[in-house]
Amino acid sequence: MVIKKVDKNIEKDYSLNPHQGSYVNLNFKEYQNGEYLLAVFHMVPDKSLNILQAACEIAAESSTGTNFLVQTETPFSKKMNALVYQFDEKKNLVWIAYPWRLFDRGGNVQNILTYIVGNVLGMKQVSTLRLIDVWFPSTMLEQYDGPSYTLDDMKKYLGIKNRPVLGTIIKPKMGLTSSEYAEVCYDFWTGGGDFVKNDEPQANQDFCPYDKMVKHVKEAMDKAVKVTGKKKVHSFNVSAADFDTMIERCELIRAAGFEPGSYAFLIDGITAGWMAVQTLRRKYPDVFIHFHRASHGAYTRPENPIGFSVLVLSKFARLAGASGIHTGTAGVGKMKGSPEEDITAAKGILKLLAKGHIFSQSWSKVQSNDKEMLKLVNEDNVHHLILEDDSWRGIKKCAPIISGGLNPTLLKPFIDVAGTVDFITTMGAGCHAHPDGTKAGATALVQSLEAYEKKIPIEKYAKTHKELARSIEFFSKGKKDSESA
Ligand code: CAP
Ligand code: MG
Repeated sequence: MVIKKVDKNIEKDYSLNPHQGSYVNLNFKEYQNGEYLLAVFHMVPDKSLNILQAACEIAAESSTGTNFLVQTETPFSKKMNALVYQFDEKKNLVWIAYPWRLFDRGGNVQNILTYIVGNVLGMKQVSTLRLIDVWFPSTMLEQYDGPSYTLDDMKKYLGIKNRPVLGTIIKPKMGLTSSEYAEVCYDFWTGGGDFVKNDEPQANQDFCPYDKMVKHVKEAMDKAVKVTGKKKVHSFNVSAADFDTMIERCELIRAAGFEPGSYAFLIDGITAGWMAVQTLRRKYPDVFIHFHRASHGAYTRPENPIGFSVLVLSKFARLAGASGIHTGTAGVGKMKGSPEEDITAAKGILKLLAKGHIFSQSWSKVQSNDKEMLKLVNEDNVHHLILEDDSWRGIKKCAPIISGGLNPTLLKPFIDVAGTVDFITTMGAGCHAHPDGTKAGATALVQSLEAYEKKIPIEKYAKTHKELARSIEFFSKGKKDSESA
């Protein structure tokens, strides 16, 4: 198949072999008819292929094909071929449409990822392949769970209105006994913090048995609620070797007497897997499902030639039903990330209508030809609320969880970059490295938020708030030391 493309009066021939030719249609007009998941890859072909040849090989391997045309294909199987429908050689971008009938019925996210970022990431025909954005048609959205218990529910439980949920991760990351762990929780909560999470490796270590950790956290929470008069939340890491053990941990937490809303289930969504994420979402629709993305860097670091964007990871987490996922600190904290990358991801999972790197994604389930209803839904975008009784309208919000090297001096800088306070922030060292300890660290975090809300520079606010003053002194010095090191 000869495909010619004229660019600045230069005609270029992208001749394809018959195998490649059945995975391309540059005149394809129906790609937004609701039958296709759309994907855009940043792709650099291996030297042996031109960009269109390589794109067709990727479309084949990520849908129905292999590296040769097979005798066994049928007229129907060809209808399931993914199609390259656009490409931009200068930008090394290729657009591929996937008939979503290909995917496992019943809302299985793991299956989609096995197709579109499965074997193709290992193919010799490309030297770069990064999935940078995806688009789900509303007809597809209604097949998937989306979040059930959301950040709105957590904020309602905590009695929080228009501000971030203030959280921490207990540090040291590992090594505390269960009672020591619970004491640090108590200190953070009585310092004014809302939310404590297990760190991503916390599980059933001999020095901190799971059942004892849960028991001591419950005691600490009860005491802290009594002392402060405020509701508190703890996010328990329920990742485990197998589903039975994961469920056992969930049931142990629920049997420990925590009131609904006071606990979340944290899952290491990449190392434990998407089946674990969706199992938790389906078994516990009344619990905040907290997706920790440890090891995502292997796919999402901006310098990786092979992988996918933070936006893609976050959009699939929302589709799978995570109530919240870590989306990065946009370069403000310790992890790699840019505003373009991390804030696009954060907004991409919060809003009902969100602009991605390439696509504008509507998370409404209302059919695209239902103009009246769509108008109503989109007009309501300003609230981006999908309330319980109208979840038929769309996929509920998924909360950005902002963490990684943050401290009270960085709260306002992050909010300024993000342009929203609709997130959970968790500061580990940012609280526990405070020279006067965790309680003061939590209070400093609360004071940095107060300063933000009162539009007072934290340096000025610190003059009458000693915990914040000590935090600024410590972390600003720390910053200078690390910069001069
Ligand atoms: C943060 C953290 C989180 C990272 C994960 C850590 O601790 O507990 O796991 O935020 O990164 O272990 O590093 P600190 P991300 O607050 O002490 O840095 O949120 O980017 O997925
Ligand atoms: Mg951690």
